[in-house]
Amino acid sequence: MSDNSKKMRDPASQQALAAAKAAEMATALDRYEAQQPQCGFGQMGICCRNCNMGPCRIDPFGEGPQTGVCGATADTIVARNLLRMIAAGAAAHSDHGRDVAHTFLLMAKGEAKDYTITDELKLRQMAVEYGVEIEGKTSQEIALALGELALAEFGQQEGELKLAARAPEKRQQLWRNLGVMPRGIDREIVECMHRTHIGVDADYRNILRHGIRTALGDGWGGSMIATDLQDVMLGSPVPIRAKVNLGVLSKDKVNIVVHGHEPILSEMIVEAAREPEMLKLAEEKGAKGIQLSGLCCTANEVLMRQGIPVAGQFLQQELAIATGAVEAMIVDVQCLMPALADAARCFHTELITTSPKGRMPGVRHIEFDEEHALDVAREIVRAGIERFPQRRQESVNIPEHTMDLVAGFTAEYVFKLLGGRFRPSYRPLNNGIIEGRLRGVAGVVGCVNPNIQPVDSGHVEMVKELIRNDVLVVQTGCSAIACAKEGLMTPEAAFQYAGKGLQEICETVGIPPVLHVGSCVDNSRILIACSEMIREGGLGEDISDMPVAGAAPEWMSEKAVSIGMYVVGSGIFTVFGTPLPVGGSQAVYDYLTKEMVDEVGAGWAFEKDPVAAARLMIEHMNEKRAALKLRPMMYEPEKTTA
Ligand code: SF4
Ligand code: MSK
Repeated sequence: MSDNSKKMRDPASQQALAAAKAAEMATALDRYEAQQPQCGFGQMGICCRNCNMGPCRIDPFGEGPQTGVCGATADTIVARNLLRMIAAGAAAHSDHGRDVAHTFLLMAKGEAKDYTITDELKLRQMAVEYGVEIEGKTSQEIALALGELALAEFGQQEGELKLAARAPEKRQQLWRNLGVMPRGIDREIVECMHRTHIGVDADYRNILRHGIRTALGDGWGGSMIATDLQDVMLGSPVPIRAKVNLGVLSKDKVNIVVHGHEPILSEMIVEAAREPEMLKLAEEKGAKGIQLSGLCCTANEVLMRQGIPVAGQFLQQELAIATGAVEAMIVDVQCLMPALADAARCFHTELITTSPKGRMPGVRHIEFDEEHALDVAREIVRAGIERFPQRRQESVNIPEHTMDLVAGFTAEYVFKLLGGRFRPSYRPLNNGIIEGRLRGVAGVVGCVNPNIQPVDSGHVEMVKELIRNDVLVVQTGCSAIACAKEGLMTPEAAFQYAGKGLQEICETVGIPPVLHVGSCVDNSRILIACSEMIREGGLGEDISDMPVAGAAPEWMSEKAVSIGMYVVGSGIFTVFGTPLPVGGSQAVYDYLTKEMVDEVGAGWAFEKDPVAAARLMIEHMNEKRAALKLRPMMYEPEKTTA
């Protein structure tokens, strides 16, 4: 166990790691170790297999070849590889958005009868933004028009993405001048693949600028559409209390774990699992009920809207199975380890894939179908219940640990909350910053990664340092889960960890110092909040003027690269824990960390030490505060840990 405390930060995961070992079940941490040392060429981004004259690699020591067979230099190869990562990340988010838009349209046509319009106000607001005439129209008619327009943004060839108009005017103009305003969501992703094909774009700056454009199409397009249409259809989150960590699994109920990203199916599973008929079936099988919980971003989605407890983040997916208490794990797309199939075989767990895009050999597949969503969900829940009698009680090892959290903060809700019920506006937040009670706002997001151990520490240490320095932190994805497990998402955390200024605000409004704003696609909520802060006034004319910063201390996925690029491209200084794989090109590194500051008003930084990274963010906020001539901070923390 003590060894495990060096691997994973929270005690529940440490216990589950021991259980996995006892069951001779390998985990990602074991496989990570087996992969050492990892390929240096890959880490530096200097291998290329984009054509069959290769694979080629550049000698980083300058003694061997300095170009590929085609003549591509390290700069070209590194930039092209990064662009392909952005393309993949943007594609994942945007395909999620497309599926949501598709379901939304089916709902509007009356063909997806299990879905309804839940947030009428947001429907109308969005419709107006898209130029839909709403006077005298039914909600269904409005939804039909909106759904068609939203879906069309994916295949749009010319013009600008509609929701990019939410950005401050100055930012939009900057994007136009730089030639990075996204024209259509898919178009930019396709162009990434074209440009990086053998013999097309060899200019690293030109390649990277297209990376900005593609990523903006994700943040202000695919992801934003996903978030907003989900809110309209499934309901906009409001603050909700729940529990987190492996201890949410039940000893005597049927445990069904939903894992992946798209809430379209998991919302239906929540509904099905609450049906009396299902609860009766569970009892007949000897269980005391059904315990639903979530992993990764699916967890964040059903947490925010339904208060479903969170079993864990990305690196806890196998550990959930290792508790021996999971009857069924339901997966859809993204961040699902293929290793789950083997893990499930070590126990009685039934792993069920549901998306035609994400199947696993030898694993049961129950395909999701929007037109019969609830029926499919019932079949899945039933499959989980049927497994309960096979649970081997002697193999059950559920860690005791859980933690309380409050989640469900959105751009519309949270900052208005700061203004109170009678004066909903961003003014109090802006004033808090202007008066020096709050230093600024930081978005700490992204994955967990075995290359940062103990896992979760990158997030937790960074966030503690930020709130100690009166920085309000907003979080999504696995980062949010990591900090929730540490207790940072309870209102009481303000008194334990936050600086005095942030504490005062948290106390007045009754919020935690660290706000859970959702899943990875919900990073779009952070972009909207930043734009609203500019509109409110007093913090400059563009997002890049504000004392805000972003971070992904333990990033892992290509989606994180796309997110990082659209956040920086939107004018927000961003620190990643481990560097992007660009070490093989000084020119690319300089473009990302220096030239982008001139071009888009913000740059990237890489810093593995989470407290040092937090200090970089705090320094950046201090500089922005000075440039805006804001008042000095009311309180400074007693001493710094950096
Ligand atoms: Fe080598 Fe150029 Fe082909 Fe890449 S595109 S594999 S660098 S020849
Ligand atoms: S799930 S993308 S591990 S945050 Fe969004 Fe977590 Fe990263 Fe997947």
